[in-house]
Amino acid sequence: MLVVSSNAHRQHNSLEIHNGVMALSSESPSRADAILEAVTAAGHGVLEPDPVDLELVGRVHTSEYVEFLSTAWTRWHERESGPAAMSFMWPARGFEPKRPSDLIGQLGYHSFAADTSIVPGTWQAITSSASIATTAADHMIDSGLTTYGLCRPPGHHASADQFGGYCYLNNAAIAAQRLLDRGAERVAILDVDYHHGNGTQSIFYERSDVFFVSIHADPLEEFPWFAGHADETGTAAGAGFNLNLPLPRGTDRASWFAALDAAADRIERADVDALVVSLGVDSYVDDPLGTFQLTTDDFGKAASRIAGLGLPTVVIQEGGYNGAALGANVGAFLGSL
Ligand code: OKP
Ligand code: ZN
Repeated sequence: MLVVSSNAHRQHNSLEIHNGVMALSSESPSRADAILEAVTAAGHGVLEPDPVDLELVGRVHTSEYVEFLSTAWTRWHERESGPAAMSFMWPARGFEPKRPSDLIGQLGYHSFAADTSIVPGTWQAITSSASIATTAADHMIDSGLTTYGLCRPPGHHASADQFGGYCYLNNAAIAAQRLLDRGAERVAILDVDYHHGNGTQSIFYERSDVFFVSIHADPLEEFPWFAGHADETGTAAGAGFNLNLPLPRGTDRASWFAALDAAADRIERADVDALVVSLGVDSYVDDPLGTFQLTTDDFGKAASRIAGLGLPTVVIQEGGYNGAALGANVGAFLGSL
């Protein structure tokens, strides 16, 4: 299988508040390095991405958000002294927030979590990550072959105008939009990351051309806390085109695969032309951020079930934080797809 990958991600080495102190992010450059090493060793071909099309990015994100991301580090560096730009305040309940004019207020307006900060190479890395997603989508259309985008940073928590959960530009949403722009009438996004893809859900919540399906830890018990419940099914034209399958912390393999069967069943009946998989391997039994019990072999089994859908498929990398197992887990998935 072809792997789209770039070294540009290394410029993004960000910080997060962890246990009350600033620390290096769990979402580290070594993650993508470990995956690349494993897929190369497995004999998959590697392709560099074409530059990102900002017009396409602008079909998923607001123009003020993209403009903000492209200038935030420079604006921060001109005036502040800290090593990472991040917010310490978010809008409280009760009022629709106005977008502040100052950088500090805009950081709060355009983000939702203190696990995500902007550092000098963030813009270069996130546009590279989005370019990997679009190049993977294009390659899949042009070749007819399943294609894997080794995206880093991940994207599924990023909404049209907010970053958080280590995500800035929503790579899976951008890939799906690309498939639609190139002729697909409806696309399914299957998100198997341990965490709910709140950003992807919100981007397509009112649309019927993207069917979003997510298997994840129950947000009553887990990040991103405020989205991912089973009763979130879409609104307006999107009613019925959002399916959340939340599972309790500690979910075992049998229950996870039952959810995958339910997801696959609904995708089969949704009349879609293509599939984007948001592949987070933090559902692994030994993931430091997850509590599910999937083994390395299970990622291969999941891939076989997904391949059984028979849909043209683009796989986009999301989370997965066990550095020693990351390559094997992604490798098992791609090897069975
Ligand atoms: C991103 B993706 C605190 C951790 C807070 C939450 C996890 C973000 C997961 N140290 N970050 O869905 O894998
Ligand atoms: Zn995750």
